[in-house]
Amino acid sequence: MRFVENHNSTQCVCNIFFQPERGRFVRFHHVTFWVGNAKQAATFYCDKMGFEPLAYKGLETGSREVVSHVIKQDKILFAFESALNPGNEEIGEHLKKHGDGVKDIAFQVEDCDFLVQKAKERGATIVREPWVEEDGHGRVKIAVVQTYGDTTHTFIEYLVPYKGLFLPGYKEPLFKDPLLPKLPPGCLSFIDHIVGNQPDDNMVPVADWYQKCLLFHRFWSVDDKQIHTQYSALRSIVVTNYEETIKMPINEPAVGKKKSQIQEYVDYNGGAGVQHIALNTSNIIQTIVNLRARGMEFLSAPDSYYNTLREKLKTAKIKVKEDINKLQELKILVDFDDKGYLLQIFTKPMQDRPTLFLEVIQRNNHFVSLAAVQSPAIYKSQALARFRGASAHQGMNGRGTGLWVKALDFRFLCLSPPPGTLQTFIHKTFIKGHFSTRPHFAKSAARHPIHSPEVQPMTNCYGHFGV
Ligand SMILES: [Co+2]
Repeated sequence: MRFVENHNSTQCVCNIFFQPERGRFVRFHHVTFWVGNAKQAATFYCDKMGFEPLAYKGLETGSREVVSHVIKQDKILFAFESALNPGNEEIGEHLKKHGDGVKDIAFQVEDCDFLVQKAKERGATIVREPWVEEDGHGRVKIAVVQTYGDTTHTFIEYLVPYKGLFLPGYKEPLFKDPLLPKLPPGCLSFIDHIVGNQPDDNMVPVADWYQKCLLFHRFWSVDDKQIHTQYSALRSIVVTNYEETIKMPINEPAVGKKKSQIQEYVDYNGGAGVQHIALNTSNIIQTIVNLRARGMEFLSAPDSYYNTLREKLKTAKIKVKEDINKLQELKILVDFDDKGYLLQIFTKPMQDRPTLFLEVIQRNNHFVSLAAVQSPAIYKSQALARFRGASAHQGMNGRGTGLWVKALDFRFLCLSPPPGTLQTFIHKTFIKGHFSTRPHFAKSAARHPIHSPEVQPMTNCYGHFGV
């Protein structure tokens, strides 16, 4: 059986199983923030979150328009930029609308030209075509592509191994703060995921954009459900690159008891934007002890949360190694499935507007994409939970709900298998008859008004699978 990507579809959900013919997204390279005062913002992230100054460009280095302070913690790189002159409309307008926040998420790529060309062919807006920057330390190719809201993605390709501090044009930081080495270390090591909030009904088109233009695929994940259920409802699709080294959950508000936290973000941010950046650590307890000692503020969880957690863990298949009392004291949240667990905590907003915040996360064998495939029990319970929500909302009749479960199962499995297992999956579902492929199933699913990820793939998958 041969699978061919369907270029006619505007929602190429099934390119997930194809390794892109050329080019590669390697990892998150850095995140660029546009802020009113880059010097102070960078200092705040250093003092409170354990970063250290890495590189600088500004008036002293010949950068006359924009100043950039780059800070680093293990593999995490953040660049804070501000305008140096009156009348900088681009940065000015961005600040007026969004306040301080993320402007750009940069990826290290291979074959920048090809990736940009492909994105362009598939309808992406190219902010800046590939160009080469170089200095005495090496040469890099860079391009900029527009994504949701006013956010952009920079593609960075090392044409030769780059030996400089950060990128061409950057110099040593001007100042070494004597306070920083005296503070307890941050212990954060890499960017785990970056979440983009969208206005209502924009989640699916944005997720589709990543699949279509960047050849990302959907990654099934229950990450983040704690905070979201605690505050209000949301819908989320996680998109990721072929190797699953870059994870980008895309959220939109859902109707809940209270105003959705996503809606609040969208209101204060003036539209779509980066909601949070999750930073991975291998020791969250030490990290949070240290970051709290540095004066970082985190969201709190009530004691009742830990009482419920203790009860649930009694019957869980996994054992949380960390002391629950210690987690409770630090207000670290726990999420788990049959295979593993994750520990996470969220900062208060990093600026005055309730927009961007950070997450600290530690994973213990918790990667749901694979677990969902390997563990029918989890997959079934999650699918059923979603099924109940959908049918309650729709009041679908008996026949309809039956179809819906199947549509749901299909979607769930369709999006989850790691590369290489798809043929087995198709054989089991289509050929052995566990799943019906009659067109009206697809139609009834496609008519469903909830713009949820469950609904969309049905119609697309027909063309892709050729059944
Ligand atoms: Co998160």
